[in-house]
Amino acid sequence: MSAVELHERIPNNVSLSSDERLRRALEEWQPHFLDWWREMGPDRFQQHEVYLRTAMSVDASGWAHFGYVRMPDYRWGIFLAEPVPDRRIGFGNDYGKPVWQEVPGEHRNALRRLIVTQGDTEPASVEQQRRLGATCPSLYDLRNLLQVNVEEGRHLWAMVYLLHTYFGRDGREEARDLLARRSGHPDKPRILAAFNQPIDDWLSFFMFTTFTDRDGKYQLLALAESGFDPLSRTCRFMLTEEAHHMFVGESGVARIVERTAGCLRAGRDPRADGALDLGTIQRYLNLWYSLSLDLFGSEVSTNAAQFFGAGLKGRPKEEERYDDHLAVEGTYEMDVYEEGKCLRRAVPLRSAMNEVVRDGYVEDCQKALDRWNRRLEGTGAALVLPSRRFHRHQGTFAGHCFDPAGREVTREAFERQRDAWLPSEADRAHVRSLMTHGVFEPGQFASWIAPPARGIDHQSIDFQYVRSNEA
Ligand code: BYC
Repeated sequence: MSAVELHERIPNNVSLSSDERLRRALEEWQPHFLDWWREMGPDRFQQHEVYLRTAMSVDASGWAHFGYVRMPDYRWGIFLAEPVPDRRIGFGNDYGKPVWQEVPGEHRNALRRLIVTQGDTEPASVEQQRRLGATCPSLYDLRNLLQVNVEEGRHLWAMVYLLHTYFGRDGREEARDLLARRSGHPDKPRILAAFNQPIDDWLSFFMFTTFTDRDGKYQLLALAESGFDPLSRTCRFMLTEEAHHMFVGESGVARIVERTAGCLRAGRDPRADGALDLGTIQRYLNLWYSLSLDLFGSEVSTNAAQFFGAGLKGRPKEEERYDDHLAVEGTYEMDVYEEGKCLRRAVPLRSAMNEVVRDGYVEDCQKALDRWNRRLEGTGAALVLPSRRFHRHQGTFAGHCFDPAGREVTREAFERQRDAWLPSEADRAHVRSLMTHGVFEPGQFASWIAPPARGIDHQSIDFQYVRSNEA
C-alpha cells in the first residue's frame, strides 16, 4: 500500500508523485475545479472558517481530522481504500477470476458510463444546495451543509481520478464535461433527473440527504463490488464519508419532527408556533422519496443485466448476502405494469438487479421512517412511505398515475389531488416564510427545528462551527 501523500498539491494515496503524466493532467484539471467551486459552490461562505473534517488517511480508525478551514483551501484529494489481497471478481460471467487493475477493452464504454453517471451527481448536488447557507437554522447546521458540500466535491475528484487514469483522452474530456453541465440548466442539465430539481429550502435539503444520499449509499455499495478494482476501492472509501451525509439528513428531519411533535402534544397548531405541520413534511417526503426511487433505473433492465454479467456492478454485499453469484438461472418476483394493469411476475434475475437493489433501499428507508415516528409517539400521528408506484418517472410505472397507497388513479384524479400528495405552492411559500433568514448566533436554533442531541466532534452545541475570518 502506498503511503498517504498529504503535502502534495493534490493529497493522495495513489503515488501520484511517481506518475508524472497523470499528476500533470490532474493538476491541469484542478484550477478548473476551483473555478467551478467558486462559481457554483456554496454561496456567501467561501471566506469563512468552517470547522470541517478532512480525510488524512484511509485507516478505518482516525482517518478524519477536524479543524477550521476556508473552503477553497480544503484539501480535496484522492483516496482509495486499502486493496484486498488476492481479490477475485465476486459475480457475473467472470466470477472467481482475479479482479482487473486495468479497464478490459470490452467493458470500457459501460464502465465509463457508470463512472460518469456517478461523478455527475456529485457536483450536481453542490449546485442544487448552493444557496442554502443564507437561511441556515443554526451554525451547527450550516457547518453540516458545508461539510457535505466539500465532500461531494471530493467524490467528484474520486471519479475524475478514475477517468484521467484509466480512460485516456475520452476520460479527460468527460472530466471537463463534469464541470460544464449544470443542475437544472435547460441546455446542459445534469444526467439524472433528481439532480436537476431545486433544493432551495432546508426541508428539501434534509429530505434529499435522507433519501437521495441513501440512493448514493446503495449505488456505491453496488459499485464497490465491481471487478474493476480501482472503482471498488474508490467507492469503498467514499462510503465512509457518505454515512455522515445520511446522518445529516435523517437527524435533520428527526429534529424537525421532534419540534412538530412537541406542538402536537401541547395541543398547539405547529404552523401557529413557527414549526412545520406534519402534512407539509409528508408531502416533501413523498416528493424526495419518489424522485430517489427513480434513481435505481428500470425494474426490468437490460443495462443492469449487462453490468452484472460483465462483473461491473454487483448487488450490495454480494458475498455475504447471496449464494448464487452467477444469477443466470434464478428469477425475481416483482410488481410490473403490463397489459394495462399492475401484476406480480417473476423476472429473470439478471434483468431484475435494479429492483433487487431498490428493495434493499426501500427497507432501509422504512427504518429511517420508524425512527422518525418514534419521535411522534403520543401524538396519534405518523409519517408513511408512499407506495413505490407513486409519482414515478422511470421504469414500469412511469406514465401511469397512482395514489400514495399505490392504487391506480386517472391522470385527472391525480392532478386534482396533487396538492394533497406533493408539495403545493402554498406549502413552499409557508416553508420559505419560516426560512427567510439564517440563524448565526452560536447555540441558537430556528423555531422550526429542535437542537441536536450533541455537537460535532465532541464539541458543544453552542460551539462556533463557522466563523468569519476577522473573528
Ligand atoms: N434519470 O435500464 P435503465 C449519489 C436512464 S446518487 C434520468 O432504466 P440503468 C449522490 C438510463 O441512464 C448515486 N435518466 O437504467 C447522492 C438509461 O439511459 P440510456 C449515483 C435515467 O441504466 C446525493 C435509460 O434511462 N450513482 O451518489 O440500469 C448527493 C434506461 O436505463 C434515470 C449511480 O447512479 C433517472 N433517474 O440504471 C451526491 C451509479 N434512470 O442508456 C451524490 C451509476 C435511468 O437509454 N449509474 N435513466 O441513454 C447507474 O448504475 C445507472 O446509470 C442507473 C440507471 C442506476 C442510474
